[in-house]
Amino acid sequence: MLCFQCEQTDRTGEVPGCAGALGNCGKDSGTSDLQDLLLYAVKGIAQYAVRARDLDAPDDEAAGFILSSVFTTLTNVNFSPTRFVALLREAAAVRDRVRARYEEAARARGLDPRPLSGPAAFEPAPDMPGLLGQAAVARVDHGIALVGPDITGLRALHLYALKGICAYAHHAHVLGRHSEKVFAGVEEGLAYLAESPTDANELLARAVGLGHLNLAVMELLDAANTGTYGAQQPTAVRCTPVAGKAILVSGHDLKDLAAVLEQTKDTGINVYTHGEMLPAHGYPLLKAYPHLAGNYGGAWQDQQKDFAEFPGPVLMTSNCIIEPHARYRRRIFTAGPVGWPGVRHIANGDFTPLVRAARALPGFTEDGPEQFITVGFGRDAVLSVADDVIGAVRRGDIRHFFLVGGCDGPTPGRDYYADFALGAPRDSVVLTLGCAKYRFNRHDFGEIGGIPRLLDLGQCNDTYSAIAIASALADAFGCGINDLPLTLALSWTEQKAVAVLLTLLALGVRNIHLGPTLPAYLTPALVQELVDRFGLRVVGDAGTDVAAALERA
Ligand code: FS2
Ligand code: SF4
Repeated sequence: MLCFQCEQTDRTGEVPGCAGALGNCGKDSGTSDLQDLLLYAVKGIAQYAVRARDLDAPDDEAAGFILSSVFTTLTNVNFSPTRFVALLREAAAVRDRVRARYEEAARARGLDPRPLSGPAAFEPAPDMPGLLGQAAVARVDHGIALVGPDITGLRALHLYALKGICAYAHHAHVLGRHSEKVFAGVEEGLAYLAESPTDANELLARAVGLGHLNLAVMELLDAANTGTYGAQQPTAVRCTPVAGKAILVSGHDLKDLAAVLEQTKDTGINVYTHGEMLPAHGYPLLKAYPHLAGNYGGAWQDQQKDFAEFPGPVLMTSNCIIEPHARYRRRIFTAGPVGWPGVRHIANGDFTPLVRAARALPGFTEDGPEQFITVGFGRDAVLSVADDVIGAVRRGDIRHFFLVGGCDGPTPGRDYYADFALGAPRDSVVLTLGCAKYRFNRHDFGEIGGIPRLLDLGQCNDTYSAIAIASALADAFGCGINDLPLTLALSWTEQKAVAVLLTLLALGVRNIHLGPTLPAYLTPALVQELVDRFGLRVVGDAGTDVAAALERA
């Protein structure tokens, strides 16, 4: 096992990365190896898929499989070795189907189909020891002795961006939105990695290209969410319980939440959101359910305490799951890409077992004190008051905008983001998205002329809103995004944040404060390259960074 894909990775050894028996997230070595092998197999599908698509014989079902199976390998998504073995077998079958399509399409055009090598020729071993034995070729540092750590790091950057892209594209796909451009981009990116590229400039250029692809994916996801559930509306969300039976839904998948709400209608069971599901309260078609009762707990790293204390079942719909404690192991369920050994998985959208568990558990015996968090400032809500915002900037009432968002996490240094948001001057507005906001979203930031000083744009999945708002402001002021009085402080944990970062870099956004540490797979030379080309900054002291941002403006 070697895994260095997330911010939690082990940095104590000479070579950074989680190695040995267990990663810092709780992923065991065998599962990590199976994940690597699945990615290898998926690259093999992509090798044929690119060629089939070139011959007008795309296999969109295979593309959907690529998205969902890559999603299972993100940090804190799936820890179940049996699921990975099943996915590996399915991947080989999907690859065979795509290969047959390619061969048929080639022959139909009088071409001689070429058999491919590398991942495209991978055949999973029949048993676990065999599979684990095959994993060496799929390791993230495979070939490092030949190509060196810079190329290895750039390949990793490419792979992790693709992971984030696949996760976001999967969320759009389950809501019925996909595009040929996105499918083709993902397949091309994976097929490119299958060739073990060694050109640093090309790898970096392609990584930035993936930022553009991710922008298309974020736009697709925005259209999927707002097209299905309506545009987010400013909404005060109760963050204390009400008496009654209760279900807690965590993760990012709005479709799963909608299904739970529909299946608990008129049952007297209340549904609560946890972690990244908080912004769901802003969507008209979701908040229309009167039993969407409120938000419970904090960000994902608080889940072991939150879930243990919650008096009902819990559903994890995407990242970030942590090893379930005995206190709630029998009442937690997973859905979609998520998995944990021994935890019940609901694969078909029928949440009857969850509802049954809620009926059998005590629920809340009394109401908590009334407390609220306001969410729902997606692009439509913010742009509907764009004239007020622009006027406030022109009058000097709003001096600066800070976007403080991304992932939360257990590693030290994340208080920076709370210090940064809370340290923003009173004549500035703080935009936020992702789960990092739990460090400051209960604080009363006040208003500037009726405009709330804290605007929650949504999940990390809602990054498109931030880009749309920044672009609209830039248009209104007749300048570029970098000329706006806007500073970004990004917190990252997992691979979706990598895709978002590359999108911002692809758009030319400079001077982003990134932390709490930089990715371990980026060598000092690669970091310097990003600093030189994009003005990327590692977070420092929050007060100093806020002051420097105001000075730069
Ligand atoms: Fe937070 Fe975890 Fe949103 Fe990340 S719930 S760190 O995967 O996606 O952000
Ligand atoms: Fe380590 Fe992160 Fe990989 Fe888990 S996902 S094994 S914490 S690098």
